[in-house]
Amino acid sequence: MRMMRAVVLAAACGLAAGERAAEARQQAADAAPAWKDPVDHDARMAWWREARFGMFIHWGLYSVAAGEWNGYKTGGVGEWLQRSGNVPVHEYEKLTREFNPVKFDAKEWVRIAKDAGCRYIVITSKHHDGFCLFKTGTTWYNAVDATPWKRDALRELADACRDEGVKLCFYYSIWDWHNPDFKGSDAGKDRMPMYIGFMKAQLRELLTNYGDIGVLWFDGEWPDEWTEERGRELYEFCRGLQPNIIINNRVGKARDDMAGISKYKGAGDYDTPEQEIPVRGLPGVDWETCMTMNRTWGFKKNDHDWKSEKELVRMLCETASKGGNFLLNVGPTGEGEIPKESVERMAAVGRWLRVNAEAVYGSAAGPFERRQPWGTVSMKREKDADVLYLHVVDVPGDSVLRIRGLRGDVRLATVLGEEGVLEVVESGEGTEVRLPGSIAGRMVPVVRLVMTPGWEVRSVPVRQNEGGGFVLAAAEAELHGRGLKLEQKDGGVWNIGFWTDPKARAEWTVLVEKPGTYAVNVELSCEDAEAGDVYEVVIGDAVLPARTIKTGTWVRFVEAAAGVVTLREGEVRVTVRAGEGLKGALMNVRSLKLTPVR
Ligand code: FHN
Repeated sequence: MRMMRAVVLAAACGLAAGERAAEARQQAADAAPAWKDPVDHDARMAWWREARFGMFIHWGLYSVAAGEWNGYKTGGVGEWLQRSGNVPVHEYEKLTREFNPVKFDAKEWVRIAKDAGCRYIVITSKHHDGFCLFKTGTTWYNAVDATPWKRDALRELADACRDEGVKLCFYYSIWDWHNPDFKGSDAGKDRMPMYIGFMKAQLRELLTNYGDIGVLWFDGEWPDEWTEERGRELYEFCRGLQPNIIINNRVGKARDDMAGISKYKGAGDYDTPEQEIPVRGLPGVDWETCMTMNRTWGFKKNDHDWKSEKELVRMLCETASKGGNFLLNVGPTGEGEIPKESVERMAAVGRWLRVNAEAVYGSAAGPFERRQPWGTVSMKREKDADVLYLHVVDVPGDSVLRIRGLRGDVRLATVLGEEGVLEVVESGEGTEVRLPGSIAGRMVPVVRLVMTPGWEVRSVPVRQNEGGGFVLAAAEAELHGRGLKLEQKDGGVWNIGFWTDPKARAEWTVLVEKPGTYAVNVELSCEDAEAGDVYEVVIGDAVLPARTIKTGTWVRFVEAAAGVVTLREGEVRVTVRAGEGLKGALMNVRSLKLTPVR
């Protein structure tokens, strides 16, 4: 018994110590320096919130290798070639002899960005490999001293950005595979204080020699040697050099692994979800999704998996509809050219923005809890009216835009870029707008609704269809949880995917007007290797446990029975969630069907 008590006491002490450590961490995170106050924050973020769209550039020695080493294609992203290709540092350094980007033209890069509608550019001043695109007195390992090219890329970009009125921002990796003082480079002993001095000297050069810098985009903060405390100190150091600069959340340790979303309020001015658009946005914080156009940040000659122009426009709209910024990446070649596939896609986004700019720049998150079946909504609050921007990704077959839940007076309805006023009617479920034939063939047309103050959004339950059943579509689900999102696997049909968060759930509300017994079926897909996990369909207070079944691939959907439920009259909440012990990805869901049992 004494032992048991000792164990319990020890555990309690352990718990107390853990709580004390967490408390100390939070106190450190809360002890914000004087000038990190909300007023200062809003003032600095103003241009960034207006900008909404930037171009990310990953360029360096890895661009010369282009995803191949000694004739072998390396896996993963191009800028990690030194690691993914197991290339010894002294071998990788030899790429400096080949770095001679004779086709580099800073003015052309900035023109491409500006033509695309990007208001800022974030370029890798130094990635994890430690190679610097700028002249630095801290190391020979830079484009001016170590290569036949002998030019300072950031100097030329700074001049071009200034001339074109595009904000220049620097990506800077804390992790450095070339500097032996960073323990992460297998130096074997902790010389981090030396490395931090080196890093500060480089940051001083970056924040002194190239004019006003919009954002310091830190990265590579995850090695254990870096801490939140060191991040806060570095944040203050950089703000001391340029008080108006914006710094992302990867300067400290708040980022929740690759998601880029902060686990707690730490150093940094905005969150940085990567390769994903948070399913419900990040209410109350500034955030920016960074996204590749294919699958790699740094150039890989064999990566041809390009996202379509429409998908990129759709992502820009979805990000704006949730109140975030979109940082779209290009990976220039070793010769200094942005790949033509990237240039074409950037130009297409630019053409779209030239017509629909007001739906994105300076916009705020739209008023709807979930995506509308046809697309997303951003908005602006003007002095005597609110303006809703309806991004029509999928034009309804009958050309009637049903805005579920919207109630209120529509003072004016138009299509951006077109003359004419649209017909608007109130419907049982909200507001309907008849789309003009002229939008046929347009990529993501935007409907502009000027709303008289007093409008509102009501939740709209799914009603029974003619057969007395319910079809709960993925596109109308309220999604909760990390990573969970809608995707269009095959053509136009949306499904819920990326269901890896054990706490994630999809929800609908139904209005039962005909009580009775209903069979519950889930239209799901599950790759064979991942099948077998338990999920639950919760309808009111009934819980139906079921197991996912093998359907072969993620794109092959089948209707699987989940059970039978008796429904009384009235509104009922329907939830799909993972059961205990989720291993990998649960399943993809296209719809949930409730069919009356005769
Ligand atoms: O490891 C890097 C990666 O190479 C790339 O730079 C991305 C871009 O956000 N950031 C890190 C992974 O989160």
